[in-house]
Amino acid sequence: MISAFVALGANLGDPKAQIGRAVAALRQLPNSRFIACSPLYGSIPMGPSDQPDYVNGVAWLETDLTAHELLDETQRIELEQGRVRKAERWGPRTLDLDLLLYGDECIHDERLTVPHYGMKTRAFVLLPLFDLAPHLVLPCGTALHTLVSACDCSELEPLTGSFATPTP
Ligand code: A4P
Ligand code: MG
Repeated sequence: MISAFVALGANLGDPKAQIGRAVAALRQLPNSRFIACSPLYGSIPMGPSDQPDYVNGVAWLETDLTAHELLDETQRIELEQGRVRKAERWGPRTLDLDLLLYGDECIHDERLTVPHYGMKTRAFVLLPLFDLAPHLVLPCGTALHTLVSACDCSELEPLTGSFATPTP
């Protein structure tokens, strides 16, 4: 099985509930084992500021799906939860599931770039990923903790009552 990390983001409707439903759906993925969801964080929007704050977290899975099959599944979950793709870059969304890491693989084709292109600089990705896997080293050889140290995480607000639930 390959270890994969999926970024969770939402800022429309009831973001925390949508993230919860996304996690429930990720737990049901075929040929996969759900390992854990990070604590959730409130974060101010990157991009246009006239949109609500986000709720962000990261889910950790082990899977026998290929990276592209996993993307099919995460896009299906987004659509099932009412995601409408709009033209505006970085605009608001009910649910965004981004594949951050798929083992040590580097993938770059028309559908998929892994590691995710923004993950090295986004506090709302790095901090929950660090919560799950503090010793992680990226495929490029960079240790996650060095990216976290270099990143301003001061505007992330840990959400109380969020589920940090390693499952047996
Ligand atoms: N795609 C390529 N690589 C990947 C990958 N690793 N994971 C392709 C997922 N998809 C990937 O995605 C557009 C296309 O990217 C897909 O069809 C897929 O084939 P999308 O989900 O439709 O578009 P998007 O997410 O709106 O675009 P983009 O540029 O990926 O947005 P980001 O970078 O995800 O930013 N502020 C806060 N605080 N928290 C957030 O979570 N998120 C965004 C979205 C903006 N501001 C935010 C947050
Ligand atoms: Mg996305």
